[in-house]
Amino acid sequence: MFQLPRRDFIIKGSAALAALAVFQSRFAHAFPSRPGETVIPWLDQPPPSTDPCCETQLVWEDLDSWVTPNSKFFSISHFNRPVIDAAAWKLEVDGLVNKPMSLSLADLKARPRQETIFTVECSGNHGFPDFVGAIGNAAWAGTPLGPILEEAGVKENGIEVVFWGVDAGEVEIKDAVRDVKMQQNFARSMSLADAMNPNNILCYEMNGAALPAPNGFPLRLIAPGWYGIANVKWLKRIEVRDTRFMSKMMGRDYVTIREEDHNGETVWAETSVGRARLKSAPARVTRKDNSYQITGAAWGAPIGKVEVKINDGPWLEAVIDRSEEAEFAWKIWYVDWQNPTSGEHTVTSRAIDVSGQIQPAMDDPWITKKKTYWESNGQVTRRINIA
Ligand SMILES: Nc1nc2c(c(=O)[nH]1)N[C@H]1C(S)=C(S)[C@@H](COP(=O)(O)O)O[C@H]1N2
Ligand SMILES: [Mo]
Repeated sequence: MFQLPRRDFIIKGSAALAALAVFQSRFAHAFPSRPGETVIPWLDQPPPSTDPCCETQLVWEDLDSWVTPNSKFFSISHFNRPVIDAAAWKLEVDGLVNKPMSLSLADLKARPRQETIFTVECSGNHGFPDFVGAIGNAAWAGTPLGPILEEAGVKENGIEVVFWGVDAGEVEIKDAVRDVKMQQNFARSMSLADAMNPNNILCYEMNGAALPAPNGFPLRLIAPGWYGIANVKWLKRIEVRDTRFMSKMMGRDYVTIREEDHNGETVWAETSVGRARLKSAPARVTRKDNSYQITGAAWGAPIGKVEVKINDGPWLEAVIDRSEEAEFAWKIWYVDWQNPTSGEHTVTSRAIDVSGQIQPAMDDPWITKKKTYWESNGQVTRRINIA
């Protein structure tokens, strides 16, 4: 019998298809909802985005399944949205390798299969008032990246692995010392050590279906535990280099600027967005007869507990739904809201990781001294009216 996974799991061979059928029907609807409950809409729900960069954002109050269906999964594109003919497409593996490779989709599918359930969040999520739904949880399947790099044989001086997308666009860089326009591909890199992490997969399947075009068909990197930007879609080339790599998506955009204190002196740290950060958000408030419940999600680090605050009240511990769990997937939590008075209220959540770190409040220096919108993992507060 197929064992429901408690963590990331690996299925090999033809059992995979049957397992996925079980997987989809069961996991899509796993969620702590109560029959007959109604959702009370938030007062601060932003209107749907009309920007073609950012499609199908999550409407938090609609969240009703642990796994986000493909049709409801957000997608982000910085350049064009390529439509790729898989029959003509190949993945090149080259640069500082002993044996460059050229792999068709069939070649990749013939390799060992690995699956991971991973919540992808855009690091810009909650960085703007109208950008709060760039997150989703899916079951991704593909083949591990590490063995491909091993097979290609990274040369002694290879330290950086660059993931090149098919998408491209014109980029202008203008400042005191640079004035250049160039056609730039979407590209992101990782150190060789990070790229070799056994969790990374070259992914061709999402929730049991072929990877949808908006999410990177025919192939994307899935790097569990990293912010969305690292998960390069529409992959065409993996290149090993001998220097750090500074594309727009590594060194100009997706750079966090923080004011830090060093022995009483202010220093300005600029870091490239990388691994995900501890975070949570309230998803929705439901009512059944006179019983109110708040449901939400927590992700970005191993979650120890989640707490919820109504208005300026005490932190209440939420119950984490243990019916479905995976190491890199969000945890769904809920808490009863006893006898709310009628009128307007705020609902705030905070996640606490297994080492005791607390998701920062919005007035925590960690957030207030951050001068860019990336990595906005401060506590999320929503407004609601109780009749
Ligand atoms: N090739 C390519 N990969 C990309 C992007 C892109 O524009 N082009 N956007 C990135 C960003 S910013 C995010 S948040 C994630 C989102 O993944 P999704 O579109 O499948 O939700 O994809 C990443 N991978
Ligand atoms: Mo993103």
